[in-house]
Amino acid sequence: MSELSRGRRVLPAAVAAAIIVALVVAAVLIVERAAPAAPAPRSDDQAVTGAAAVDCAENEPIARQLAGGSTWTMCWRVDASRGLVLEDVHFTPAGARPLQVLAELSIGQLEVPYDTGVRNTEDITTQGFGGSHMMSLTPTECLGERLETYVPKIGDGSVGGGGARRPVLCQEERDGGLAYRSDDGASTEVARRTELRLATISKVGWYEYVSQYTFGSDGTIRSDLGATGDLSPEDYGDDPAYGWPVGPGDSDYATSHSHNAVWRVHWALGGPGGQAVEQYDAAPTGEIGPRSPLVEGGLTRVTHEGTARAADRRWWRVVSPEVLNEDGHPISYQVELGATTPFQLTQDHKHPDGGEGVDDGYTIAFSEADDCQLFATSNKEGACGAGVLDFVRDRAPLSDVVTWVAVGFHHVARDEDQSPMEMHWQGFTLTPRDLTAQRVEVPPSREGVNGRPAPHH
Ligand SMILES: [Cu+2]
Repeated sequence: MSELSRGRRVLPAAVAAAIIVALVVAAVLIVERAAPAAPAPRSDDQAVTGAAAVDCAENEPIARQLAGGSTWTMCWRVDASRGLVLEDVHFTPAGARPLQVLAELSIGQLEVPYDTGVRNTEDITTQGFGGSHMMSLTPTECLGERLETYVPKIGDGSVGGGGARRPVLCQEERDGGLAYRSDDGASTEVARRTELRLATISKVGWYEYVSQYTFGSDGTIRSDLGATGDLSPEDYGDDPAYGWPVGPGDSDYATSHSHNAVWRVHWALGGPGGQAVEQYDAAPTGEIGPRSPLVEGGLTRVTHEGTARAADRRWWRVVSPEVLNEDGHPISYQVELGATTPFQLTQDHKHPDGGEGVDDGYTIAFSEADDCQLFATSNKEGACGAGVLDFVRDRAPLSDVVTWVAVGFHHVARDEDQSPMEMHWQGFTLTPRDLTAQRVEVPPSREGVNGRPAPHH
């Protein structure tokens, strides 16, 4: 099983030299591994080995070793505005050292503009996902353990009483479907994936939102926002251009609207301040080879704050250039958007920015971390900017990276949305890229496969 080796990379001029140097440095440092992790925190009655030691301010750490031997460790708390906030997220691949991935993960805004133009809500900064909006869970909402924390009724609890310790976080280890199956002629390897899932429910008006984070045994992190509850009774009209008839015949046009979600992902990969951002693009050259079209791809370093839009075959990664895996490749996580309806936040419409490297309608934005820059729009601390476009305006160099990930869902109601409305989901995935030299939890028969496999049979 591969372990992560930390190397101070010498920056060479030529790419070939870089690879050679990196490989040598990685090889040398394998003998110089860090001391074993401090005693692991306990989760339930299960002792966790190899877990990172995290020190949580508010609640006991979450530390869960999944069936294949890999462990996720983190802190959690409920913020009045953002609801569930995860902090100090560490992943320990089976048999390897703990590795910090994220400093913090939460939603950064949820805007719901109605297509008629007469209504818009900013659910995170106006109402909030925490406080009295955060629902207590019953066994129907949560098949796993229901974890309690103190939830103030108003704000952070500094004004007024009425808060209570309530079961608001669902922690569940679950089956994630088929992880892999491979018959190489000599053996058949097959396994299922296991996942740690954390979720809370917040009721804002007629809608009820599930904030859900899923941590896979393969090192992936999935962020999802689910919406249920009911269509808002105030938002019906009679113009087919703005809605869909959900009553009998030609009646009761439920107004179409968007659920514009932006997550704030503060990275800690390779340690605080050790990150860089890269964008990958690939495009057909127009040339056709003997069997197939030529497609050229490569990485571009995103050195400064800014915004970017989705495009065909495009993805981004947050990389820690100085921390190498056993293959000598810098460790990174890829941001995968999946299905999304592109949007421009309403506040960004009203105060367009323009400027080099800043696009009002972004699918991802990169900013240098600042604890007062918490909300994608209507950021409460006016002094450090009103929202993402403000945060990135000065184009500061990136090293302590926050990614703002925008995933939209345009909701055209259907008869089946009443009542209650079936859950609909939007989200994104953070996928490890070269965190380890081979897959996490490699089966023994495949331990020798690293690079082009030797032909057999
Ligand atoms: Cu909706």
